[in-house]
Amino acid sequence: ETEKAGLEEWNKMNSSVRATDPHTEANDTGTQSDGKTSIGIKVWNGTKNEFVNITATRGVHKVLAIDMTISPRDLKAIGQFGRRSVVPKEHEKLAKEKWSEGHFNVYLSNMIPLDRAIPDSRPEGCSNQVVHNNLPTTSIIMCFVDEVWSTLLRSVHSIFNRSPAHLIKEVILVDDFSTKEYLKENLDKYMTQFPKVHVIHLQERHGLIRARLVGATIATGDVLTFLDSHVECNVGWLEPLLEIIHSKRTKVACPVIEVISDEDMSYVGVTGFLRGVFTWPMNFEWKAIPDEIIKKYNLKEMDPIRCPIMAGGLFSIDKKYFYELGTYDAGLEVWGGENMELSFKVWMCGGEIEIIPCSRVGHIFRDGNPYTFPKNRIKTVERNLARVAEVWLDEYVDVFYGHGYHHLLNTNNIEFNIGDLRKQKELRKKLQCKSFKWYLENVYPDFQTSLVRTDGLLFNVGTRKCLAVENGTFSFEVCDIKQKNQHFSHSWLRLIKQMDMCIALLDVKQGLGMKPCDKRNNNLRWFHRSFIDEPTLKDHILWEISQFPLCLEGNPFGKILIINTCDPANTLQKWKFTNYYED
Ligand code: LR7
Ligand code: MN
Repeated sequence: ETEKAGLEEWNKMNSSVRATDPHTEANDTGTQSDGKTSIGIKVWNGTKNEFVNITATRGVHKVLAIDMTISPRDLKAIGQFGRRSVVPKEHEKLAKEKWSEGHFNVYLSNMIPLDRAIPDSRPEGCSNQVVHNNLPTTSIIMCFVDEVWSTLLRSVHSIFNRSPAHLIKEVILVDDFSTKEYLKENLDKYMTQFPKVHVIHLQERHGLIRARLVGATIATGDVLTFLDSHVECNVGWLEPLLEIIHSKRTKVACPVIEVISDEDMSYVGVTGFLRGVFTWPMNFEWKAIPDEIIKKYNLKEMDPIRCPIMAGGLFSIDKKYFYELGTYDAGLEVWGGENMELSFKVWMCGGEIEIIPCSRVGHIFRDGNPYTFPKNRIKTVERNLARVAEVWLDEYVDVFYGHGYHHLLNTNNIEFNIGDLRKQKELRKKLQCKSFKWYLENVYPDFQTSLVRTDGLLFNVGTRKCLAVENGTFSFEVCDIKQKNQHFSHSWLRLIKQMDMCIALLDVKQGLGMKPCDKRNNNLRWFHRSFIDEPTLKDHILWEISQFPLCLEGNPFGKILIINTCDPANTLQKWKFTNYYED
């Protein structure tokens, strides 16, 4: 009964809101002593499944968005309120078949209303926050390839249902050369009900990076807001993003990305102080802010979170600023790495990236791509990452290659061509961007990373002495950290270095010597510790290139260094550096 009464009341209110812009038509309920006007809005409380009255203040500020779906038409519909749904027994087979269409439960997505309500998962206080009257407008850009019909439409409906109309300049859908028929004329026809939607069909496959750039080119709003094509924007998601950019145009604002379950399509909120980071070799990860930082700065759930790396798909950026930064590297193909590129660029060239907890958007995390990669998937992504690494990582580029990508350095690797990077490097100079070291120290200080795997003295267990080299000649000496000629490091590219010279197997006759270091030369690479699968050879140094394990051996009464068949019992083959830095 109460549900019904609430619904009727809502419908009355909703009809006036739907037709007009909440910006100009709000229900003022009186002026307060501070001169601000308060507005009563009814908001559906998703967690308790009841309607609650909240009051927002309106003075020089504008109230947060009114949710058009707070009282959905069909309360009992499948998946309504973000509830989990179950595939009926008799349709399990069909649902299984449909999975591969989108790599999530497409069957259920097709059953769920396109304008379903979802729980308002914002932290307490967000609904009372006010934003400026004169927020910038935004163009929302959503590129897609072979997206599931119902999911794509639900994404678009959620934008219009939960954003103040006056803030949306347009929604640009960029079809990245989809193969599915329904994404052609049908989509255009469907979208005619939204005068603000523009659908653009690319005539060849460009990948998400260039597809987004096409959208940016035709966008006329002040701010660009990028979204994936399988999202549901939550209540009041847009205003806090625009508010941040309004406060500082060099800030890039990201919503909290919540989870639309790929299995049962339920809307699952996330909690905690998570931000995006990278780990080697440039993998994206979520990482909690260390507890001591939360305490030290007394961080509240509502506070924006500095984000070293954005997830990539969902963010707002001032349009002019995006162009000042040179947009994306348009040489990036299909998928991957562009979030690293933009994140490094923003932070190192004077901007900031923040996650805004009052802004929340659900995203379907999928176990595979519903589209094909024009070339090999792995090669495409590693090529993108290498482009980003070469331009932005400075001396840390070797740390990247050293984490499983040194095959990219092989000059015979004709298939792998990362392309021309001159423009990107020029841009970095022109923008006078800071160093990668600065980025690590200032933006991601809780990341422990070292330029080398090990360094210090190179101690030989059998001789109980340290290796030294003078004018290319080896000797064993009493260990002495003050002697520079006893210093060696083992780099991430597995070179054993002293200054610019590296330990090398010259040839079988001559044995070992020092050669100028060359990171492209595979013959200079040595296994030590973590690269060795065989635990009995843990402290050995193995020549990486040989087919069968060959070990570096101390030979104090002869050539000093030789290469020999590996023998776990031979202590002349055991070596220890002073310092080991782990990844
Ligand atoms: O060739 C393509 N052309 C496209 O238009 C490939 C993809 N796309 C579209 C696609 O339809 C989708 O709308 O681009 C969008 C992103 O592709 P997804 O959904 O397959 O990517 P993802 O969600 O697995 O990956 C994340 O990382 C990508 C790296 O390039 C992009 O930055 C995605 O936008 C990004 N998604 C998010 O940040 C959402 C949260 C995921 C996390 C963490
Ligand atoms: Mn996605």
